[in-house]
Amino acid sequence: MIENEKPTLLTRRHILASGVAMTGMIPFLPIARAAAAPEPHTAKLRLTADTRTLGVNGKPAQVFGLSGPNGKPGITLSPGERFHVDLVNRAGTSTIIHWHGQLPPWRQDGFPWPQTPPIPAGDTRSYDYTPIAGTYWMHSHQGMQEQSLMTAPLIVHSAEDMRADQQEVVLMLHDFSFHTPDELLAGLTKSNGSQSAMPERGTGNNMKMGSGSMGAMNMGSGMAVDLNDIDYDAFLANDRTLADPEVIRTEPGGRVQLRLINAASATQFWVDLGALAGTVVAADGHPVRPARSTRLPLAIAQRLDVLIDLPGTGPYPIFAQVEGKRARTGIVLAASGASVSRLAAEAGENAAPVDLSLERRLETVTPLAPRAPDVTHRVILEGSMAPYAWSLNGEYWPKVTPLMIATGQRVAIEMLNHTMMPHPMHLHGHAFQVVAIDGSPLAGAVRDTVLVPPMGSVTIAFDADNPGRWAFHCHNLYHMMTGMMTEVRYPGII
Ligand SMILES: [Cu+2]
Repeated sequence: MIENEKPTLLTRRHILASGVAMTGMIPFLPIARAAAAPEPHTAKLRLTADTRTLGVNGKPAQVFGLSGPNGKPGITLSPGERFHVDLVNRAGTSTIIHWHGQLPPWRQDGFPWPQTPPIPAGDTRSYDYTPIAGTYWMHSHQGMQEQSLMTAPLIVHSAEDMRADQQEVVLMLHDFSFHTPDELLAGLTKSNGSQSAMPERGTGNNMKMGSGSMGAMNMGSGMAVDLNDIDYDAFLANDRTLADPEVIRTEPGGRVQLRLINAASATQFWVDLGALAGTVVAADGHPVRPARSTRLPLAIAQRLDVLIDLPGTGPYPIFAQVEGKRARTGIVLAASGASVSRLAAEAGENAAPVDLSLERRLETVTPLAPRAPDVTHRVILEGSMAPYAWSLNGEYWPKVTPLMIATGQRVAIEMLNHTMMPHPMHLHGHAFQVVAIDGSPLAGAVRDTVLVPPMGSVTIAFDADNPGRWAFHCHNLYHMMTGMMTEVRYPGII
């Protein structure tokens, strides 16, 4: 037994430090932690794309879902385990699932290329590749199924994760509407080109769905930024709203590893740790040097790993507030027995636009080797709210000119945003380093999705090492659907 500790307060940290075997100690541990123990899979895993009924704002909604072998959302892999998965399509319609941020061979990337068409309803497709550790996610790349929650976490544990004495908490964010995605898109595009006078850039919030939208936000310099194309009915944290948030039981004084995933289709959040101080240790699954923060900007499709040392029993709400709005969602961390009172669904004031304040501070622990780019592609982000259409270099998917790269090249992509909307840009099949913001060099994070703010520029660099056809697009679903996507392509792919 450990000195100065009552048996009932024995924590796993103390147990590990003392070298006492864990066997029989499980009752002291929160359920979530016990469930996080490594479970090596020897067989192929089964992932099922399905439909389900979700209660939102007291009403039932028919949505998609992706459930893993244990029936829970998504897949969690043990250290060293392959991504060896049978994807079973029970969704009643064709689908294809993208393993966002993972680096598989291109035919396993889950993008509907002619060579890799969607999986028909009722069929199964197999995947087998070496995953990279960290916080990833999966989502449909078919139509707008992502908006109907065809998304799930994809967590790949490292050996270090297994050694660390911390409780893993996954927080996945969504935006939700009772309208169908087709209705939402039609609402944005219906007056396409029909207006006699085109609104100037930045004032095009006249086509927002519903009422009361805070779509345009004045930045104080006379520059009005467009945010939140769609007025959603709810924002979800692990499928729930603040009316009935998930309460995760934590250990008093314990350490939490918060895995934040912005799986929303068109919403960016500020994650507010409230009274807690967090330390960001990974961006999009890739380790960064520790960066302390309590308010974390999370662009669409991005992830952050945040370590939090809980000062006591809580409750500690973790809020995610929509940029430009008061609306928020969240979860609660609380020790067993700590009472959790009702949380207000809105913050006191509108959140600022998500920005690059954290991005500028992030520094990878695995930088690219110093080397000048062999090829630099410049990509202009263009478009407007009215007509509602978005493009890259003036081209609208699928009528695009591929950005050609070749194996062995150091590639740089310079993204210049000529619009008043932020664009979270995602490259498939490669992890890139953020190497410049607004022209200023940076030894930034290695990641797979980076925000390019209105009128701003971001340069990314990577080594071309994964031959194939790769999508490169804005991860705002409605921007992508109206054209904001291109292809990064290696020669000789058939
Ligand atoms: Cu965009």
